[in-house]
Amino acid sequence: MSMSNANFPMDAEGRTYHVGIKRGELANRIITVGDPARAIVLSRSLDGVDHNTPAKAVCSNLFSHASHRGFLTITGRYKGTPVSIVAIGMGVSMMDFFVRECRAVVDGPMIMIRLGSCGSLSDAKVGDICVPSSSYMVQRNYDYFADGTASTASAAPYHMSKKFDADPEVIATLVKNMSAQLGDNHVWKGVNATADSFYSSQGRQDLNFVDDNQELFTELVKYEPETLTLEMETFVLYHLARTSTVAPLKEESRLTAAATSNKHSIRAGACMMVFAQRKSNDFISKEDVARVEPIAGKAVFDSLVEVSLGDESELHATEGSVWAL
Ligand code: R1P
Repeated sequence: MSMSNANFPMDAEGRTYHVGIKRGELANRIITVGDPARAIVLSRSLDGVDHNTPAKAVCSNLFSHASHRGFLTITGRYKGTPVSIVAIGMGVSMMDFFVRECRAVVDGPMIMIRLGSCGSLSDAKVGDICVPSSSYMVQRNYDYFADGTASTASAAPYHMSKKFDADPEVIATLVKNMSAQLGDNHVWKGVNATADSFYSSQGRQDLNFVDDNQELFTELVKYEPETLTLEMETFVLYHLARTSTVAPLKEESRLTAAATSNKHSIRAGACMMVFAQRKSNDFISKEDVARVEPIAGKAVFDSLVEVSLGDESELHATEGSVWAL
């Protein structure tokens, strides 16, 4: 694969370096998940799918592309509206690749909603859905673990960032549609904490390493009493949506204005299925995952198509795209 442009590498076909997508393969409305198997489950809700397709395969009437770095993109229509599903794997770097490379190949405003799994620090039980209106980042303070640092009074083993908000209309729409699918008592609102590790920065105890995280849950709740969930991507989605500039940036002359503009081109939201109840130590069953995933997916698709992106003629052209009928 030969790439040009070291600043933002693309191949000769115009495919991005990691997600591997090019113009016309990705819709303005995207649901992003971690697990590729979840992407395939969700794709069964798209228009015109053949329900006899083998369980692990993408239906042949949908566009799909698996990148060499593990991203899976599926594009089709939901109730007539073009949508994409992108599985990204795990962690903040993968979310950064996803948001930036998807933004680069789509004209017009976008909406990105994450449907993930999470740990619950609240009373939300396994199988419930959490919809965070904001997120902060929990990072291991690597310096703290350098020889001699831990004993200094000012050093803390974990750092909590400021919060970044989701798009309020996206969140309200997700809560409404999730409640319609699962019932009010299974849908929770609050604040998410995105961690840079599944283990140490989420308070898991691992005697093979010095983590100094025994007090982390207490610290998180002290820092933000509304903390509901812990996972590994949402903060970066909210952060990049809030720092996105106007779109599309076709002309060089618009770059300066765009960089200082408050008009963001990405509307973001997230919802997470509780897989781990961290207070009771319960973990979700395979049967509950199979029950919740498709209905939560429908609520996300309904939200994706319900939230307005403004003038539809500003969205990426249908002509020449994989969703052209
Ligand atoms: C860890 O098991 C993974 O699951 C959660 C975390 O954020 C992390 O990516 O989300 P996904 O189920 O979307 O991957």
